[in-house]
Amino acid sequence: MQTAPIPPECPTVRVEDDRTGLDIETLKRAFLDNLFYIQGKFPEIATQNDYYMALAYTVRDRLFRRWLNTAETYSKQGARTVCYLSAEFLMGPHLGNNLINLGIFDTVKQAMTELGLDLDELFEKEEEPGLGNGGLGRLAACYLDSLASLETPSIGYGIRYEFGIFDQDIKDGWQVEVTDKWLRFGNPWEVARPEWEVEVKFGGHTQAFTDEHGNYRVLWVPDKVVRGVPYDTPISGYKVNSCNTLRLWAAEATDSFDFDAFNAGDYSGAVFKKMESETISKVLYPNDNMTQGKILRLEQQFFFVSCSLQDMFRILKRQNIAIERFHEKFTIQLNDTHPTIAVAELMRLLMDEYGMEWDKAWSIVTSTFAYTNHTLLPEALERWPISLFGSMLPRHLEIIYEINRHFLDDIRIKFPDDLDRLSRMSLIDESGERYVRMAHLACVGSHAINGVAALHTKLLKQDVLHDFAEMYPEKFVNVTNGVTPRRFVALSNPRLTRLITSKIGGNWIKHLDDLRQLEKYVDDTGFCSEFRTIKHEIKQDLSNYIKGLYDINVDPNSLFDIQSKRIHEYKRQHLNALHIVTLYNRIKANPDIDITPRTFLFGGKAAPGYYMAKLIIKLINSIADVVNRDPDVRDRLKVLFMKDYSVKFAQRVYPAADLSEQISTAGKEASGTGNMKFAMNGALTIGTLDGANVEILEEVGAENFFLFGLTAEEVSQKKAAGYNPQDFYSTDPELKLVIDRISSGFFSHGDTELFKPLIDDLMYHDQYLLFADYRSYIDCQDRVGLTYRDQDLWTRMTLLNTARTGKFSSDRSIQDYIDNIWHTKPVSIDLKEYVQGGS
Ligand code: NBG
Repeated sequence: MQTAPIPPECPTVRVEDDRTGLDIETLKRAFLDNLFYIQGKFPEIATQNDYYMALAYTVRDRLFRRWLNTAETYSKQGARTVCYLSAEFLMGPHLGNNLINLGIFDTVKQAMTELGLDLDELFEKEEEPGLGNGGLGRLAACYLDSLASLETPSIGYGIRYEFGIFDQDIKDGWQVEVTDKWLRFGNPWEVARPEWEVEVKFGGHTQAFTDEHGNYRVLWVPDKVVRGVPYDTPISGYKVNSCNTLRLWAAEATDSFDFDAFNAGDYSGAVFKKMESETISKVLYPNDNMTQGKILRLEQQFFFVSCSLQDMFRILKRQNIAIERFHEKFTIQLNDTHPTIAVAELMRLLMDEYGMEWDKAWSIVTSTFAYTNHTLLPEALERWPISLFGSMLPRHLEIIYEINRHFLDDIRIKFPDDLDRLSRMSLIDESGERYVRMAHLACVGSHAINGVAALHTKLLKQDVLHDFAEMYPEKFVNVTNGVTPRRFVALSNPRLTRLITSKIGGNWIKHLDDLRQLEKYVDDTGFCSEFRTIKHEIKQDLSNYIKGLYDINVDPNSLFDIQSKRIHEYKRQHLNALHIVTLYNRIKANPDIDITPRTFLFGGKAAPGYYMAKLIIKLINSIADVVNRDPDVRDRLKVLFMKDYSVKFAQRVYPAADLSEQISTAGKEASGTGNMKFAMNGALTIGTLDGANVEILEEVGAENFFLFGLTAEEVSQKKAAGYNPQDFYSTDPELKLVIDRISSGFFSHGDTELFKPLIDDLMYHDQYLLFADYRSYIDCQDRVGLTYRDQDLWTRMTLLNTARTGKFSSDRSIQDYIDNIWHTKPVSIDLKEYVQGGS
């Protein structure tokens, strides 16, 4: 929709003062103004939620000024733009983060105090948008923060799920899923932009025809059309004026009522059609590292991809940039294979909508896309049955066949007479039922392919994408993941932030490598004791919080041993459980044994359909019930499964950890990002040589890291040699005792059936090699326990962890993407006092 230009002599809109001022008096006035005129409340009857909303709008006004200035500047300059396509953005609460990025955290806290309000209580009111499952979605959110902080023009494109990741309750030790209604009280951070809606087609058939120039063309006649409406959220950068956009698409019916059906008296039929269209953006699929192969999921993927690409064409047009320069204006990052249908959709748009010929279109497509792979797990690699794919996206299937034809010819030229290779690499899996292989499409359609940690990229090249690495060695790069220190240190750990800043100044929040300057304090006993005191205070806070929620006493002097992440067999929360039972058995055998008191904390959700993961949660809770109640334990061990893990909760947990459990089977965790957040906040890692653990160890030094377990290579060798878990069960009496105790029903009120599936799986398959790593893990945990008793040594190690985690800032990751893949330039934004009405 074109807006009417406003004549230059018209008055400009004044947006200063109450909507922009950052001083305390202005903030208070603006807050009350929003309370009256947006919430429609006066203080006496306002709820905490009203106060939260009023503050959110106050902060939003300040963002809007930066947002408009940014949009205007980008638009005038036609700046090259990163489009980050992701099915998930796990943003976490916005308010606190925006206060940090705007540099007004302390002022606003003071303003609220002066109004008799507690900022922390207002934070609690914010419903976080849980539009992601775990690491992949949270990574996308960290990257948006860094893109804005590095003043890089960018748009995050995704889906505005009405229901995000489910809320987790625990009943009788089992996970129970509850619908997440994050939009219930309204979302002050988003703005609907119905004027930029687009239409997305599904199903139907194609028709070939010859156009007036005699060219072969194809017309797609769909049998369903859905509207995509964008909702925009401003993404502030840290202490810069740049404010980028997260644009999430909501699905709506093309017409609220189908009037034909309505006139025929079929009211419910008409409404049903509307409901069906809106289903597309209803709910996030709650699987992490697992595909379910559902039609609706493919609809979601195509829906947001098509909306986003059409939006890019709209932007090109508005900025008067020729279609042929699409790849100069936009660089598109595919966050895993979820948005990979974009390769075919961009081909379709260029050819069918803009009349471009194949070779030209293909060259634009492959110059535009880059693909990030996030997993080596076979069950997470997406493939769609041809029949399903073809009936939903008939034109795209034709295009994919054509891409494949060209691609197979290229393989034949490079590797003549290698039929096996052709069938391994083909975009179509023809070994049984036929499938489209999305990772192959992503590799062929992109100019860059990256893994998310050095080991992961190496294994991709060696294994899952080996043929592609031989075919296109120049496409492969590594970009090790990172996390934003704004949210995960400055916001969530204000005490540590103050201490660090008092010593080395505040630059580290932007240049995390500056933390190295802390190294010179490792022998400074005063500093170390402050460092230790802070950790203790934070642990005390978490203990109080736990007491409030669960009525359990946990001792802040005990070692806080934390594993929080999605529940998955490869992440081996059950190996951690075996350790707890080991310690418990030792105490039962010798009640006076001298062991280091520990608090074991777990957090994380299991996919609702993942039975083993749910059984692991039940096991942990069952062990907790017994251990926490046994008088012999005398409070030396405490076990707690913290329900409903979320970004908000994670921010409480990372700063309080002494020990970070990163114990996946080597070769399975692509990177991990929680590992980085723990280490930055001064937790020591117990971990395998997996994912980014390898690089964390390299940075912090082996002497400051508790390493155990088989390497990825040893894991493959063991499996190849015919791994038998019983060899370990029968030769390690401590392991045997642990397994026998669980099997005997000791933790399940005598029920020997309850944990049988889990135990049998370990005894007869043990795909993730828990038994093989058990001894090494337990011995390593013993070293952890002993080291913790030497508090000076422990503090020194934790300080060195914090000081040496600069590499794991998402700013470094984004800079790597910019230098090696995107080649964008920063655009700095001047803040104008006035924004011109219209543009
Ligand atoms: C996950 C990996 C993690 C990694 C994140 C972000 C998927 C498919 N992969 O190890 O399991 O840290 O991606 O890269 O969710």
